[in-house]
Amino acid sequence: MTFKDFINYDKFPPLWCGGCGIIIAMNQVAKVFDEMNFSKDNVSVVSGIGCTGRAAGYFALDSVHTCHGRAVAVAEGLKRGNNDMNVLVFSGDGDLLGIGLQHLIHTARRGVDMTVVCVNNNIYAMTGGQLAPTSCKGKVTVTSPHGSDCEPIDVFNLLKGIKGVFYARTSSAHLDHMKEVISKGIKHKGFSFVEIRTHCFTNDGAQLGLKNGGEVAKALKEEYVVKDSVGDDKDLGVYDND
Ligand SMILES: Cc1ncc(C[n+]2csc(CCOP(=O)(O)OP(=O)(O)O)c2C)c(N)n1
Ligand SMILES: [Mg+2]
Repeated sequence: MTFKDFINYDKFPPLWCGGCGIIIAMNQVAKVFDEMNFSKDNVSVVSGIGCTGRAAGYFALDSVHTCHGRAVAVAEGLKRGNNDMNVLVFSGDGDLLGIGLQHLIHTARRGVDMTVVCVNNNIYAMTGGQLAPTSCKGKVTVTSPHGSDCEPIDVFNLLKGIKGVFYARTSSAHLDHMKEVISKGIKHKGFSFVEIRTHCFTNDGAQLGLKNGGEVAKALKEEYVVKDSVGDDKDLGVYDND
């Protein structure tokens, strides 16, 4: 098998814009599945709703495309009913950290052995670029024309307080780092969360001055620094609260 066997090319071309960080992240996940010698029978992907949430249908394995915000809850049920199954959630910031936040916190608290991959573009991309709970203070979007007046949710610090949780932050421009931390997350015994920072050049590009995937990658390389552990919000690295 190769990583391509985990991707459903029958459905290509995919719905994502060319050069979008979501498909880059999906590819890295498929590469990790291959490196870990997973078969189509022992790994399953669960997604919620959104551009990122559409990934479930593009993995060539048994996957679940759930309702908005419910991916982690469905994934926990899947894991509890099939203990030998490797369960990976692949969804967006709005889905996991907005409408679905309660599931995330409680599944993490229960220490369920699964991995959540969150593609964080700081907005609701699929619906046209509205303000998300991850959008930074001052952010101008279609629903915050005068700029957001509140701080974003800080998922790292929320999860950091939960015993046994593995957290990693990476970016869609740091390919080797992304693969490395996804692999570490899956190998972690217990709950793991991998946050992949990116930007949506289609819905947010005008605000950020980014026109395509190449410009997004360049911006992310300038914005983020790979470190051993996560300290600052612009650090890419790992935090293991074992
Ligand atoms: C219950 C419910 N509320 C709202 C929506 C509309 N909706 C669809 S996708 C989405 C936001 C998704 O944002 P995110 O998870 O960040 O995904 P992205 O598109 O940015 O990858 C919203 C609010 C919905 N489908 N269902
Ligand atoms: Mg989003």
